[in-house]
Amino acid sequence: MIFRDTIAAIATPPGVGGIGLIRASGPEAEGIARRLFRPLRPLSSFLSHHLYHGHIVAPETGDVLDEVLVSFLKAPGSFTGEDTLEISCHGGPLILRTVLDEVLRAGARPAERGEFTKRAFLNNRLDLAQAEAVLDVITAQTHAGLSAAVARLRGKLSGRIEAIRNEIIDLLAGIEAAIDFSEDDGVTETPGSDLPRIQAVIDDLITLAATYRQGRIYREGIGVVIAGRPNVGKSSLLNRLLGEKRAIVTSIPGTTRDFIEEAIDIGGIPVRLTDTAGIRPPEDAIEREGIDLVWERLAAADAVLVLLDGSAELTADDRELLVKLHEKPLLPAVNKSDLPQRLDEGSLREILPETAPRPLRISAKYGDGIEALKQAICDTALTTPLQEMPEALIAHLRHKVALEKAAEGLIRARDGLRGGLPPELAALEIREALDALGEITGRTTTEDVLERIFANFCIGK
Ligand SMILES: Nc1nc2c(ncn2[C@@H]2O[C@H](COP(=O)(O)OP(=O)(O)OP(=O)(O)O)[C@@H](O)[C@H]2O)c(=O)[nH]1
Ligand SMILES: [Mg+2]
Repeated sequence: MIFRDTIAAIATPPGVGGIGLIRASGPEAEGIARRLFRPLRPLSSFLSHHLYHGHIVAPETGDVLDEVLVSFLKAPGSFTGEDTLEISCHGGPLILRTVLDEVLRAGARPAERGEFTKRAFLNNRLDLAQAEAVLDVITAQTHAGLSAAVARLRGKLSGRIEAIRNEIIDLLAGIEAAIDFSEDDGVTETPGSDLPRIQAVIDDLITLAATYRQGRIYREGIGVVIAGRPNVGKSSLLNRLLGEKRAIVTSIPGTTRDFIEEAIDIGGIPVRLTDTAGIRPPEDAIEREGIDLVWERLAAADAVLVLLDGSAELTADDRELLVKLHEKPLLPAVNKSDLPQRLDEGSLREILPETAPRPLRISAKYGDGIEALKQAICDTALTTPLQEMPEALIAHLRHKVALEKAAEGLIRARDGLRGGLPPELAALEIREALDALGEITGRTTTEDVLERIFANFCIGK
């Protein structure tokens, strides 16, 4: 696709930095460079993929705006697939804004969010799943999330989708050939031999769709709320897991009033940990507000780490809290393992839901059992250990929906063929499955889907 306009934006984040990058893409890129750039050494023409040292000069006044390095990337050998100009300025907000204004005056218009990547997609430099992976790489919060995103950017997911598409195209060709044959012959023959192949593709689609839970967790992380009655050691545990003194710890019950949220990396998963006010009948209005907030946070939590005090017997407040949390994925932990133990584990197990893992003994104060607790948080979030993660991991709901739609189309075709549905009708279902898969890589995508995807990007990417 050839765009007539040239887009430009600051590609580096706002604020002060060593270097700030301005990027322009489109047919005017070279013209803009000629108008604004004064090389230190005479230059007859810009060679593609070379770096030039010089100044940006305002053409109207002749004022030198900044000393820069400039590179020009000739189409199609750039990220967008278009002629691209990159100007490395000094990294101050004012200088970048001033140079960008000159670039715009010299023939570009401001780029929209994600527009460089959108052009890369429309110019077939990337497919849509890869374009989405660009954002996943930028926003990755842990190494594991990053490596899954990089794999998608390198086309691991797209390759898998294309392989499945090719298999479906093959199946479709077989069925359509059978239709032609039956028309010539006057008999309707069901291509029964294709059924196991259709089933294999359905299985493949379902397996891939099932990676969504894991993929999403690596991309977005999970929210874990630490809850329990006052003084059991919730804030001590938050501090211990963070490795710093973030929350106030005292021996006075009711110390934490507001909730405290911090993100940490546990085994590659971005975990948002929330320390909350101890739950009990509130003693004043502030505590009441704090406890109301806890219930809000608990409702939204992916998992609840229920903390109990091992040096005391289970109290009515402990029991009430556990009963109220029955529906939530629970991770019970018994704190203060360094003190003489009074909590009876048998009675605790009786009130825990059957699905809850065995309570872990920890000491938030001294660190005992913390590694096992971290492992348990990972286990609650993941069903597959990190080492066994498949290379193609889907992380977007859009992909999951498309895979399921494709599987449903094939299931209808399979059942139809089994039940004597005319092959031409089965072929229609299979075509729908193909279209659904095409939505993932962007072979069949509408403008509003594109708009929604690229609206999540930043300007300059
Ligand atoms: N011996 C021992 N004391 C602990 C342990 N964890 C916490 N404590 C002590 O228990 C008291 C309460 O700890 P906090 O972390 O403030 O408890 P909390 O659950 O946040 O309490 P609230 O904010 O009041 O709900 C403090 O005196 C801590 O030093 C532990 O593992 N062993
Ligand atoms: Mg506290």
